[in-house]
Amino acid sequence: MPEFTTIEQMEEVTAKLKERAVAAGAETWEDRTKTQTPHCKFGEDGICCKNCSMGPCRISPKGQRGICGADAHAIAGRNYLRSIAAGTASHSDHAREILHVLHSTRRDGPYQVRDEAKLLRLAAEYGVKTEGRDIYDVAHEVAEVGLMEFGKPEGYQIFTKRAPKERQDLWAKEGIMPRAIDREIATSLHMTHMGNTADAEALVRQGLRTGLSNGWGGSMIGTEITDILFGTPIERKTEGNLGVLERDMVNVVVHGHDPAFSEMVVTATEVKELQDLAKTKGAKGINVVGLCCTANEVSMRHGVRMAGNFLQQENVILTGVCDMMCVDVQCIFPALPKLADCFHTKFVTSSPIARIPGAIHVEFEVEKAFDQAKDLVKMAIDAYTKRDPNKVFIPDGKQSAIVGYPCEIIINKLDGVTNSHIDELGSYRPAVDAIKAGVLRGAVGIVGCNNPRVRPDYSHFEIMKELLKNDILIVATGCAAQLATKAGLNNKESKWVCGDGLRRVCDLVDIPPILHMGACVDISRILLLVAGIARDWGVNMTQLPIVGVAPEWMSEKAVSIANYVISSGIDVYLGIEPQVKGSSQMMELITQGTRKITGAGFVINTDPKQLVKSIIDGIEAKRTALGI
Ligand code: SF4
Ligand code: MSK
Repeated sequence: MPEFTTIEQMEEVTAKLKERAVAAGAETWEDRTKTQTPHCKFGEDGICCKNCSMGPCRISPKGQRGICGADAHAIAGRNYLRSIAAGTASHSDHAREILHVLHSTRRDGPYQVRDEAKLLRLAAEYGVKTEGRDIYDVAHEVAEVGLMEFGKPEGYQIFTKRAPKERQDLWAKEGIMPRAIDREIATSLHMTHMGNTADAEALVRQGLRTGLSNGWGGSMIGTEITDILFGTPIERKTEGNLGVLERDMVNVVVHGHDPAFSEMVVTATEVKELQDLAKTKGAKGINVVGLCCTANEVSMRHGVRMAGNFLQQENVILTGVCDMMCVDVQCIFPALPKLADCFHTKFVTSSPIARIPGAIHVEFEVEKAFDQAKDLVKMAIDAYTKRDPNKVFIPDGKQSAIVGYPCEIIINKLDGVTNSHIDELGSYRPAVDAIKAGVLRGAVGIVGCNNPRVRPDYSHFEIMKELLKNDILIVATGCAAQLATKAGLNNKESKWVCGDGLRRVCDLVDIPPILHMGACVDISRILLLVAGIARDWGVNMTQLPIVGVAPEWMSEKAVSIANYVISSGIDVYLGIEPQVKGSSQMMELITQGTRKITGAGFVINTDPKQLVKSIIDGIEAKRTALGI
């Protein structure tokens, strides 16, 4: 039996690092959580509005309406839609940046096309001519078509055509087919401006459409273009948890989401001249590791090891061996520069989207990126010489993992078992057959962050173990996938935690029971996986015994993701309540109302044991409805 790293062991490490923080006079999220709790009830329930300067207004027994007359349902609905718009903007703007990088590619340039086959497939889908053309001309035109997806005046997201016909018809019928991404975001902000929509259902419907412009738009574009630029991931061995930091090496940590710059940083750490420079300073070499979704991106493409997930970002600096943390966008604590100041750590921001006081700002420029990255690595080497040995504490724990399971690899693995590769797209039939036969009961996508509202990572761990025991295959992205890595759940040995059926499938297909599919933007891969399974089964996406779970979500991106998953007909199980509780209408709409529109909705339970039971019950109910 493999030894998992338990939540208790992780907590012990965090407690030891916390002692280091106290000794260094540094504050961490634990301290700030104490000063922020109990949380403001109005904010928690979503019934505080500050959308105009007559307010802020809040709904209470004394005042059932804001000054303009907006009630709890209007206010909670508007706040909810604004979260979806912000989440959609974040994922999609990340995709837009990547498209600009694709537009800058050239054969002798800093960025090149790595997956030509994928580019040509996308060109065909986008209606871009390829015959007799230079691959870089094709890349530039593909980038231009992709960029138009953000602002085109007419028409819908091109990738919605990848969804089953039944979904496309439903989205058109329900008026939630997503138009240009920026348009959906702007419409959401416009609808929620003072004096506009006060009808909760209309706000929820726009939330579904805006979410769809992310899932079958921005996020999917981000994933495709990242694969074209940096290569479609393949199975790779890696390791995870704080033990990947090295005492005798220069440690460079990349953190955030957009891999454009971190790819250059990773490449720069491999330059012999810089490796030699590190050695002249007494280090054995340069060790690059990742945090959050940037870690997922570079891990799947280079095997870069993962230092941890969201709530581990401060712990990495507290080890006293983080010589440089280089961040791009999203999920970066503004607390980090101050914490870095308590150590020798250089903290570097690289994007105008995430400027943080106290950081060294080196703004990423495509043409200069490699030189910028090399300069940063030199700065990290210099910082290494300034480490304070008294502040060094690297926890031992790390686990091995296998990452890199985009749809292409999953299909190839299945094909290896049955030779069922029927067309260019491949087939999920072996997986369908295993589910029909009951060897697998179903599949669950576990995604999202960790969150101080609950015991961090505990829900992920408990839910994952219980699902595996019940023969339910897991695909994971984001910080959930990193918890699986830290805990030792996504390697091939961890099949011993599985039920007999899932263990047999893992053996036969030669996969771990948790398939790491990437960053949070890569939940678009999960959409395509579920759409592909529905196609090969000949049923609708809503009918499949497949659900999404976000046990510890925290970001606005998660609210957007949940809305495109629900719009795609897949139920979403949440362990953290959305901030709409102050409106009975909103609670009804997100748990039941959307079922009448898309066939799916939220199931919310803050108790992980009850949540996992409801997931299993939900999967079994879908099986019964299918007659299997
Ligand atoms: Fe108050 Fe209405 Fe202004 Fe919101 S929009 S702050 S509820 S007056
Ligand atoms: S990084 S959005 S904390 S998954 Fe994608 Fe993790 Fe959530 Fe950020």
